[in-house]
Amino acid sequence: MVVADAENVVTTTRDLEAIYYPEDAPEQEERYVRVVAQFCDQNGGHLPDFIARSPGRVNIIGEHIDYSLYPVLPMAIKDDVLVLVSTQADDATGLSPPTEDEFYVEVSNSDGDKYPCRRMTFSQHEVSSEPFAGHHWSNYFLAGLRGAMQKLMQKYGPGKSYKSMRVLVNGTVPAAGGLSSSAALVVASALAVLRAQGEDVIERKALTELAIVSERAVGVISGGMDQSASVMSQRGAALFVEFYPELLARPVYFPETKPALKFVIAQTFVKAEKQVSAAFGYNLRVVECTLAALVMNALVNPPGTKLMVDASPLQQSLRGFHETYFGLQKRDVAPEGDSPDRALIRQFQELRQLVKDKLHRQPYSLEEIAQILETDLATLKATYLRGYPTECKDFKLRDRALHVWGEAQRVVSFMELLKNPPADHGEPTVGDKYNAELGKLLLESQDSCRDSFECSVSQIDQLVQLGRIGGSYGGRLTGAGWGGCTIHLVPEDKVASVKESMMNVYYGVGDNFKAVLDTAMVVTRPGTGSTIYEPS
Ligand code: NG1
Ligand code: MG
Repeated sequence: MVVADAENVVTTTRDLEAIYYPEDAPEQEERYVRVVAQFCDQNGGHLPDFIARSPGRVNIIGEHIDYSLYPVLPMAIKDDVLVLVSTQADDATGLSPPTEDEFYVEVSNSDGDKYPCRRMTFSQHEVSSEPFAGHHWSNYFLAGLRGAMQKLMQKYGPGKSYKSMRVLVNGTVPAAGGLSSSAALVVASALAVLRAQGEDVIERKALTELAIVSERAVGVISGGMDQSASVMSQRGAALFVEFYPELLARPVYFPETKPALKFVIAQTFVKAEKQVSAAFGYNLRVVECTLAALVMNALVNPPGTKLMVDASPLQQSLRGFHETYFGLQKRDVAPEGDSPDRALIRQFQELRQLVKDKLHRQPYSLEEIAQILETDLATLKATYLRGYPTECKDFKLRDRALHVWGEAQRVVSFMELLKNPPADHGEPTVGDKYNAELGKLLLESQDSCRDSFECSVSQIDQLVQLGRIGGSYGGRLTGAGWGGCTIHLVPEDKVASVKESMMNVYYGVGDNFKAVLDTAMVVTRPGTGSTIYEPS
């Protein structure tokens, strides 16, 4: 039993009420009983040694800015991934015991029809970092396993021997639904492997960092928002996550307003499978943001600050340009009488103006970018476009930078509002006005995602619109976009009418969504981050 401080290390518990809200615990208990029984069935009666769990997340505000190193505000949801593990290798389990050179892993999914079982053999001495060839659901497990094993092998050197594992995965986060089932699975897998191989004290920050790097092997150059939210969230609180100068997360509480504010998540049911269809979209955006930073730097900062081949992640980011630009000018971050938030907002406004002055509207070609960066096409491609679809010709640097700095500014404004709740909580008109300001920032975020970042789809706008008609303060896409999920800020007394409005027009027409209606619209609350559960 780990008894260290719950904020910094992953806690171990035998109490489901320590993980889920008390109202949800009975339903979860049934689920845990069911999957443990399935595990026993598949493993000659052996109970799992433990269950590693990690949740999906919803992002409240701060979209597509984590990989530009700007802070974001997600929160964990109740839906999660469970990874049940036994290290008993014997005739009953059917798992081969490890040898001096190898150990074995068998990973199955409780939805075996959809997600087939996979057996794998690993060297005791090294694990591959090769990107995965082809697509298999278990690549996400494998990504977490590799990250965990690499960490262990680094820590213990050649002396340690690793156990074989039998693993059962059970997830309730809808796949490709914008709620980060991927990060939940990678994190829960990494956590499961670390624990199974004997790590008793697992630091949350280290687990997050490991999961961020691991998930990239699946083919998406992810930022770090999802893994941070999955690992570090605390029940009842959203999570403010900073990536620079280092990964730092802290809980953020919403003020109690009257009317009370609820988060409604509504699915578009448009699948956003990034690693299959939209990898192009997501990874291309990461590249565009990087190139925008480099081009801005070349055009604006004095000679000698051109950043090429060996530029650090910060230097290659819009955040890096931001720091360099104001640093070079040696301007005060907070002029007298100005709060740091206000000063930052002014900087973002200035940066956006600078983009409008310096970057043209039409897309940039690689040739033009190479010319601005004073390099050749081959070097540019080799340095920044490895693994990207080479057919991509247009890079919309101006629009992408405008989105990133606008969105980063909205996060500051949102946090500023949270820090300054309305004085009179009891007064509905005050609460309404305040909540509406939060909602307005969500709506602006959605406009920018659609128009400048081009990561939305019409179904998202439709749901946002229907939410507004039903009485929401505002809504937006959440996660990468191109389908997936929407989030809406709704006064408690309007939740029913928001759902009704969406139902009448979006979900209720025809039979399209009949089978999935119970997951279409969900009122959610901030959930608990990664946990280890020990069945008693
Ligand atoms: P999704 O596709 O919702 O998991 C992705 C990235 C995030 C962040 C958002 C956009 C991964 C694992 N996650 O989220 O880091 O960049 O898009 O804000 O790629
Ligand atoms: Mg994902």
